[in-house]
Amino acid sequence: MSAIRYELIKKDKKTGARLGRLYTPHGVIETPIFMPVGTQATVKTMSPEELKQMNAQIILSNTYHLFLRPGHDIVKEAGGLHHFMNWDRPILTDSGGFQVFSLSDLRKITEEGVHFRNHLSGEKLFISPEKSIEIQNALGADIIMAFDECPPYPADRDYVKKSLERTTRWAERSLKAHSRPNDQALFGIVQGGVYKDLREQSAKEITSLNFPGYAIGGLSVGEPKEMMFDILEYTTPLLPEDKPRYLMGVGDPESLFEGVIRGIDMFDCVLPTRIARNGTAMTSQGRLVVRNAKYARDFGPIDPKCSCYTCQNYSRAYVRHLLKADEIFGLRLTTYHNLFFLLNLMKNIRQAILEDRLLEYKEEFFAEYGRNEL
Ligand code: PRF
Ligand code: ZN
Repeated sequence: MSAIRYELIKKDKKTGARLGRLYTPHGVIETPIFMPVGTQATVKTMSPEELKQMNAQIILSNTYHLFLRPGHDIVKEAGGLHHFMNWDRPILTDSGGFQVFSLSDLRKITEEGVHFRNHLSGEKLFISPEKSIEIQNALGADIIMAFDECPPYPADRDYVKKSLERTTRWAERSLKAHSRPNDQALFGIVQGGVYKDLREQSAKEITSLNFPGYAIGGLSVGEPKEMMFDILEYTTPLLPEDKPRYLMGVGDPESLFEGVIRGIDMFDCVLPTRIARNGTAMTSQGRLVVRNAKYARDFGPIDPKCSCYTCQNYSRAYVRHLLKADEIFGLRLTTYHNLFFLLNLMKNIRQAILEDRLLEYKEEFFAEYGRNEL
């Protein structure tokens, strides 16, 4: 028995978009969905109550960070990640390979796994597929990820081929090491860089292992956006229709539309929370730099079309003041708004699929948002 079940509710007639439901041990997720990132067992500056209020259905956390601090043994002792952080809705944990490569020093990749230095203490550490799954089993998320390698862009074809073949062997080892298949769903990850034949090879190898869900990794790593969309268009149809599909680390509005249109069901990205903390809001009219001097006397809301807590109660001038004065509440208000904006965008996308007007909605959205904005 798999820990999750995907129900395909509706397929769009004009695009590859799908409307679905993902049943998990901690509740049902309406797809397509955006997952806020809570790297260190918290979505930066937000309480679980606030995340629920904005209708976050599932959040993502990271094996790499929680392994380094506080340690998966402590999280397990606390009763698992859900208990530890007081979040009773679904959680997905990423496997750590990607974070090792983006954050740690002196990493060395071998067939066995990845050697690296703790970016906090300098200590020498090692993560293998078995170790990643042991950590993720201890954390207890509803969805866990196979241990993979995400090659950089650009990378030559020979390297990407060797890398994806190792990722397949690591996927088999991840599956074997998984000790909680009945209450944690382990997803496989397709790699292959920007090479279509390698994406095909990876998709064939990974899907033959029969995971309950599949991710597309190795995109949004510096390649042009059109290239990402092209690879996505090629790769998604290689994945089984009766299982969820997750595009890792992607979440700007344009990519959300283009991903959904190509059949993606799940997304995650630090973008909304990260730009919020440097004073940028995503609005129906595009990005707005709240910190900008021109908003010093602007007593209207960040986004007049937004019904979030921030926009219902506070002005651009006030939020700008808080940010300029380094007040924590300013970070909380922009973070709340940005997450609400993206979650609401996904809700509108689901409604548009339901009503057979996804492409019309996309045109409407970008007529206002602007095409040059991210
Ligand atoms: N693999 C894993 N996590 C990821 C990625 C990947 O390729 C990406 C690439 N955009 C983001 N997060 N395991
Ligand atoms: Zn708002």
